[in-house]
Amino acid sequence: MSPDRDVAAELNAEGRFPAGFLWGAATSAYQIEGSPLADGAGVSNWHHFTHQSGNTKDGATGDVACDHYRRYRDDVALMSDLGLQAYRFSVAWSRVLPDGRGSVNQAGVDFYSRLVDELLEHGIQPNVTLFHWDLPAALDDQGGWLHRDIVGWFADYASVMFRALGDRVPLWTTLNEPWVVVDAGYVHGVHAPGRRNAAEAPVASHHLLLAHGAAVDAYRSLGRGKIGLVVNLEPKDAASGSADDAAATNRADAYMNRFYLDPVLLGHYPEEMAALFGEDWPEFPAEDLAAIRRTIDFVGINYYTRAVVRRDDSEVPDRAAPVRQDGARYTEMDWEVHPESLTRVLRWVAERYGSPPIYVTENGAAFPDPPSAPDGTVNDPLRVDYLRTHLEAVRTAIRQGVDVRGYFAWSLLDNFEWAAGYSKRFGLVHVDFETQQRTPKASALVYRDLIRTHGAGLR
Ligand code: IFM
Repeated sequence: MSPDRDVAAELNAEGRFPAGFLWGAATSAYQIEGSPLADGAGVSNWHHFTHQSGNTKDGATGDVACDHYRRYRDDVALMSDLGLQAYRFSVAWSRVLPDGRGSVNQAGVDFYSRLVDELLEHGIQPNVTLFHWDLPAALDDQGGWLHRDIVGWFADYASVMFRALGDRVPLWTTLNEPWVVVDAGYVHGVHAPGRRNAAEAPVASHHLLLAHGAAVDAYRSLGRGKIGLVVNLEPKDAASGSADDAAATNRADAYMNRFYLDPVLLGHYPEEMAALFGEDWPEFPAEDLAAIRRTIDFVGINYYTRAVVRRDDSEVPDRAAPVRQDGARYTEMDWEVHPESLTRVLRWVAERYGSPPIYVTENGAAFPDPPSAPDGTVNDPLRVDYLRTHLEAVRTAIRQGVDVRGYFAWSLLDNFEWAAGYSKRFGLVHVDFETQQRTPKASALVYRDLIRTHGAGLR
């Protein structure tokens, strides 16, 4: 791994993180902005989805969320107080192109332009994601990710953003977690657009990947920073030594971990795909695979947990189900806390894909935080522990030669957690959704100190 770099030598004497390691936090548009239809914005598929009953816990919507659209200046000041060096956010496609294509809504572009300026004035590096799940409803009505023309629609939208912000934004991401878009949105119907048809997964995935490639092409002629793809990865472990569970583990790994990275970085889909989808897996043309395999500048990894799995034929499409581990700690999402697997997944990406530069673009946990104490503090020891142990896991990977360039905590703020509404709090900063008051939790203060000291005090 990284044979051309002596990373160990870059760690300073106290074994802290390499110089230049970027410390940030992440959010996404629909989860925090609110005001989804303000200033000429179009309707997104998530707006549509949350306004249909039964799709989210307690009927929650992103209508107000963290009201960040109106409070972004205060939020940037908060980031600055916490010492963040970088901020990862996403653009709502429907603010910029209300119909998804065609005429540009300048007011929408201007919002992101003002946000970028505000960040830069505070010395915070903007890291922009073009697609973090909210698709213009007008495009969904035409088939969304099932319509091949979305490849061009996405590249056109990306080009609008590259032209508008490319001079000031050094880091770009095409797509956030395409696996979730497809598995939750097209296979299980628990996210927008709420479809439940596993046969659509190969088509939607392929178009997402082609759209990614087309946006990278556009960036090469319009941009001068770095562009990559963000995937969510989860190491899979077999629940038993049986051949059935081993096969299920391999299927789950192919479906979640290799489905997107293999075509982008190796130029082919995992061989397991044909067996997973049977006759629904088309023969994709070689030209498409060439268009997907574009050089990217980094891989973004969102890591939350590992999964121990067993064979379960009722699960689609990988016929693998998670098995709860006795004695392990779980977050409110029912995700096992397993920092060792972060080191493992970082090493795996380096070994399998030829040591690309990596950013940990999301990592964090929802826990049942106590209410603020009378002195206004929010004590979240479980999140503090999660943060510290996962940063230690990142540092271990760096020591082992993995080229990890930065870490973005998920999330800056408690926010709208999709189908779970406001019931899961991932923030370093507590948000009172009645008053919109922000209160940095103990974890935010710990993170601030870790940033300031470049990781001193980790074990
Ligand atoms: O909130 C989400 C985010 O939008 C994408 N990655 C996982 C987070 C926690 O579920």
